[in-house]
Amino acid sequence: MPAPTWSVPTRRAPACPYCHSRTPGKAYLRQCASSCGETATHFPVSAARRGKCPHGRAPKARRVCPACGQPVPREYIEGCPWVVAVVGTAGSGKSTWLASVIRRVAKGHLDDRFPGMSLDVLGERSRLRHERDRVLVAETVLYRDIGTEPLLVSLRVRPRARPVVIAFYDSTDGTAANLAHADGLVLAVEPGAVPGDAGIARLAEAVRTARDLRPHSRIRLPLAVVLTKLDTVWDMVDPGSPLLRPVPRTGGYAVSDGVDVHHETTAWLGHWNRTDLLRGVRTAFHRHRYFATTALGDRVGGRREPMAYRVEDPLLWLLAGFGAIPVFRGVERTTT
Ligand SMILES: Nc1nc2c(ncn2[C@@H]2O[C@H](COP(=O)(O)OP(=O)(O)OP(=O)(O)O)[C@@H](O)[C@H]2O)c(=O)[nH]1
Ligand SMILES: [Mg+2]
Ligand SMILES: [Zn+2]
Ligand SMILES: [Zn+2]
Repeated sequence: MPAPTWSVPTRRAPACPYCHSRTPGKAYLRQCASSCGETATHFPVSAARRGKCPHGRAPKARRVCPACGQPVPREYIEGCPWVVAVVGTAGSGKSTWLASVIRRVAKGHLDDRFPGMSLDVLGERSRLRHERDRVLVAETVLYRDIGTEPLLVSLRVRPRARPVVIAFYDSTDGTAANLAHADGLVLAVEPGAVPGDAGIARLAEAVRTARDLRPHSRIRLPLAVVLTKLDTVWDMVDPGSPLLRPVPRTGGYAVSDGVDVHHETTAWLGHWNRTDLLRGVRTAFHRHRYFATTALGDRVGGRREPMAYRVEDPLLWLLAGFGAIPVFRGVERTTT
């Protein structure tokens, strides 16, 4: 596989998705199955004998964080999870973007580029959250009350490939804990309400504070700036624009297409006098790229099915940086 776009950080013990304490996998607790009745207990993973509980029965599959007592899926603890924090002002389209990406991957919409790619939502809590979010793209219903529940997923790029475990956090300002643990940052901005200098300076300061960085230092955490709701400005897009082009069919991240979209999106932001955002991002974030997407798009032939366009691009860029998918440079083969 070609070298990733940026160096992979040393993986440490996974941070609990709920309280962010780092605990080695072996120190997580296991729980007796309900068949152990009143004697049911918690015991460290390392204390399990041949995978059995102290009563000699098969325990529950999930693990429990010893710091906060929350159940955490086994795949999450064993999978060296990557953390992606999705931030942006209220209503900028964070939850809809996330639900749309998850839906596309889970439904096999990227199969022509990544044959056999599959995605599982991990654990009961993430599944509940996903069920709620799914409605955002399926029915365009606005839920204001999603809370800060992380969405834990396990993504297999190829059948039998080692799964890439990702925790997505989506919140208006990105809580300090999420920013501290993030391996990638997605900033959602919508056409009518792109944040300016102050917005990006606030985000950069929050990241620096959360990660103990010096004031004004350049941040190495990769930032994907995602212009959402592209469908609301379709009419303004020039027919020759890369934003109207079919997406490349490469089984990886296509650099030349990504760079074209990056330049086109920054040009749009420039037209809208958001040069302060561009400058702020360039000054604060060492690795950044701009994307333009729509999660809802035009309805397909009058059907209720929403048409997503380029929603997966920011995720593919991050996955390429994590070394999970190949990077293709040069001219890409595209669909006609
Ligand atoms: N036209 C259009 N509308 C969108 C798109 N994505 C989201 N929206 C709408 O924008 C509104 C806000 O979307 P959300 O995904 O809830 O935004 P959010 O950033 O999660 O908002 P908060 O959770 O309140 O911070 C909803 O009414 C969505 O239906 C899109 O691609 N196109
Ligand atoms: Mg939301
Ligand atoms: Zn915890
Ligand atoms: Zn037991």
